[in-house]
Amino acid sequence: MTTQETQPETDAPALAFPPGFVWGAATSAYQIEGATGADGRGTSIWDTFVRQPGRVVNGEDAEVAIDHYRRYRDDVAIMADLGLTAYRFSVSWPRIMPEGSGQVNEAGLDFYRRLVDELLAHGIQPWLTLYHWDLPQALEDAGGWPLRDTAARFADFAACVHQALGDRVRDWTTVNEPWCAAFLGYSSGEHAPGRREPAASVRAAHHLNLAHGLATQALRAQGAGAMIAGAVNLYAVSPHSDDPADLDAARRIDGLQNRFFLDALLKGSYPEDVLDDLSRVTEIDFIRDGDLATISAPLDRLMVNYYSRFTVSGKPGGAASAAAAPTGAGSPWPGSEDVSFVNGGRPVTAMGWEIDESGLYEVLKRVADDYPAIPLVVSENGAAFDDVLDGGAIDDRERLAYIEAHLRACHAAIEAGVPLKGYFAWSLMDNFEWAWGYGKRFGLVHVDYATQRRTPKASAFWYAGTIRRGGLSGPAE
Ligand code: IFM
Repeated sequence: MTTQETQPETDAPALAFPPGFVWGAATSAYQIEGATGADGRGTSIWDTFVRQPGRVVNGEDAEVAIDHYRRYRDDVAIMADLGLTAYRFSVSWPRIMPEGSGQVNEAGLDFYRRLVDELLAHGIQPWLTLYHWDLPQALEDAGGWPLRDTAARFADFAACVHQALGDRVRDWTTVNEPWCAAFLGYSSGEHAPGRREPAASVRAAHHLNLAHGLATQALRAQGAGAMIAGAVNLYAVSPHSDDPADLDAARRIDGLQNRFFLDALLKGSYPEDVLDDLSRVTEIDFIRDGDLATISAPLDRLMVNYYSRFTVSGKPGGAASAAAAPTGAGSPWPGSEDVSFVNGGRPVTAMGWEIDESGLYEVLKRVADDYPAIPLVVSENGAAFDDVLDGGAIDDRERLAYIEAHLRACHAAIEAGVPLKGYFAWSLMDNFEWAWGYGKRFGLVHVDYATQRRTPKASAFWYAGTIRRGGLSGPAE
C-alpha cells in the first residue's frame, strides 16, 4: 500500500488514544471466505437461503464472495500495511463441524490455524468470533435456534475450536449480534433461515443468549488465559416526541434491541417490562432455572457494534424510515410491530441508516453507567457508500468522515471515563452484505468482484495514519 495521506506521519495527534488501544478492522466468515464447497465444509443456513428466489438482491450468493479462503495471505499483508494491531474474524461452524455436531473436519480447522499463524507472524492479534450467523443447516433442520439443544451444540463447537486454537488465540467472542440472528432470522425472515415466526424468534433470542453463556463456560473450563466477550448491536433510541405513545415506543424498542441482551449478559436478568411485552407474542415458558446465571457468567469485555440511531413513534402513521429491508420481510420486533421508525432528518448512508455519532457516545456512556466495570470495545462501526473507482483510486470521503466522527465520539467517551479499549472498523474489505448482496460496500478496501483485485480506499490510508499517530489529528471539521 502506498502512502497517500495528506497529513505528515509524524504530527502528534491532537486527540491521542490511550497506550495499548486496540486498532482493528472486522469481517465475518460467510461474508468473505467463499469456497463454500471446499475441503469438506458442510452447508450453512445461508447457503440454503441464498438459493431461494427473492431472498437476496439480484439472487447473489457467497460461493466465491471475496475468495478470502484462498487469498488470506494477501489480505493479511493488507492488514499489516494498514498497521492494524488486531483483526476480528469469525469461524465458519459448518467448516469445522459439517453436520453441526459430532464429526470434526480437521481441514476446516487447518484453515483457521493458517490464518491465525499468518496474523501472528505479522504482529496482528487475532480476535476470533465463534458465531456470525452461519448455523449448520443440519441444526436448522433439527429446529434451529428456537430449539434449546442448539445452544448446547454451540458450546461443543466452541470447545472444539478453542482446543484447536486456544494456544494461539487469546481474544474470543461468542455470538455476534444475537438480536439479528434471532429477530431477522426467525421473525422478519430477512436473514437466514428466513422464518417468519415471532414466537419462535423470542425463543431463539433466549437460546442465543444461552449459547453465549454455555460457550463462555466451555472456554473457561479449558483453562485460564482466554479473554471472553459477547458482541451486541446497540442503538441509540429516541422517541419522536414527548407523546406517551412515542415514549412507550422508545421504551419497547430500547428494551428489545438493547436491554434484553445487556441485562441478560451483564445483570443476569431479563427486563420485566420487555418480558411483559413479549408475553403478548409467546408464553415465556422456555427460561429454565439457572439459565440466567449461565448467561451472565463474568466476561472480560463487552463488544459493542454501533451504526445508527432509531427515532421511533407509537402513533399510527409515523413516516417510515428509509432503512427498510431489501426484500419482502415481516417485522423484526415481536410484540412491537406497530412501532414506526421515523426519519430523524439526518444524513444517511447507502443503507438508509442515519449518521449520528452522538449516538455512539450515548450508547458507550450508557453501558458504562448502567453496567459498570465491564471493559468495552467497539467491535463494529462503519458505513456503506456508493464508491466510485476513479483512475484506480477511491476517494471515499463520506466513509472517512463517518469513521473520523465516530472515533471522536469514542475519544470523548474515554475522556468521560468510559473504559473503552479498542475500535474495529466494519469492514476491512467490501463483502457480501447479506440480503443486500454485493451492492452495499462497507470496506476500507475496495474489492473488484470480477477480478478480486483489492484497492485501499482513501479511508484506509487515513485510518492507517490515525493508527500510526495513535489518534486523531486536528479539530473536527
Ligand atoms: O455486515 C454486517 C455484519 O455482518 C454485522 N453487523 C452489521 C454489518 C453491516 O450491516
